[in-house]
Amino acid sequence: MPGGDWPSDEWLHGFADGQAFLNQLGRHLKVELIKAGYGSLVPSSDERFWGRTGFNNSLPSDLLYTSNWSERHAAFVCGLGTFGLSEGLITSKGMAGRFGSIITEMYLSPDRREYQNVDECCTRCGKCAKNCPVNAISLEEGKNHSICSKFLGQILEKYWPRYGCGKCQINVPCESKIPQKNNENTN
Ligand code: B12
Ligand code: SF4
Ligand code: SF4
Repeated sequence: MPGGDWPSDEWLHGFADGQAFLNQLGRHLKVELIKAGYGSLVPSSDERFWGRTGFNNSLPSDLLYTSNWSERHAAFVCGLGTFGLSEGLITSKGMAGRFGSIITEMYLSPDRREYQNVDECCTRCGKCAKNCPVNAISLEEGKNHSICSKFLGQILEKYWPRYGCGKCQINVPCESKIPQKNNENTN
């Protein structure tokens, strides 16, 4: 496999340490909101949260890759973006980022959601599918979690304790912005 198919140091750290930062930020915001008198919780850090990423699991395949709190759906509902072919959420800052969420009793004025459909920011240019080192994505079938997860398992072995891939989220028209429909194959 060509070296370029493996993750860069930046991506490995962005994934693992970036998530640690998000968790810490969530905890901090929760404490401050509660101190200010607003009941709050961070679903992904709550004791009732669970997620399955397919590793070491003997469950049926449709139950292997899921969680009981979807950051992407939370972000979609909050108006941050819509789903792409690679299944990542495309926001005005693009797809190459991570999400965190917090539920609070503090009243915040709603702003306007700028889209109608679940997938309207994706042009279906297919660049994410071309980038995937293990062909886990196709225009016909979308994304195959099992193939993706297996590759992530190999990366975990090689780069333990860090892992991550994300080639479907970089060097794509939706990497850092909502792509233009009439300019599909350029960054
Ligand atoms: C399990 C998991 C995986 C599994 C795959 C399972 C999966 N469902 O995607 C594996 C290990 C393979 C994986 C890989 C990666 N993941 Co991951 N993963 C998760 C995790 C922990 C749970 C996802 C989940 O199952 N949610 C529950 C299900 C119901 O919701 P969902 O998957 O979010 O939603 C999908 C389905 O509902 C589907 N769908 C089917 N029918 C319909 C119908 C309608 C109407 C709608 C709206 C949707 C829909 O569309 C949604 C989008 O895929 C989340 C964190 C979280 N708690 O949300 C991160 C998360 C999804 N992962 C993320 C990332 C970045 C990655 C990687 C790039 C890893 C990396 N950093 O290198 C890769 C590749 C991502 C890719 N191409 O999708 C980010 C996505 C950021 C983004 N911009 O979207 C998340 C949100 C983590 C985070 N905190 O930011 N991941
Ligand atoms: S690379 Fe193209 S097809 Fe893939 S999610 Fe982004 S806009 Fe959609
Ligand atoms: S994270 Fe890597 S293996 Fe998984 S779909 Fe994206 S490019 Fe393919």
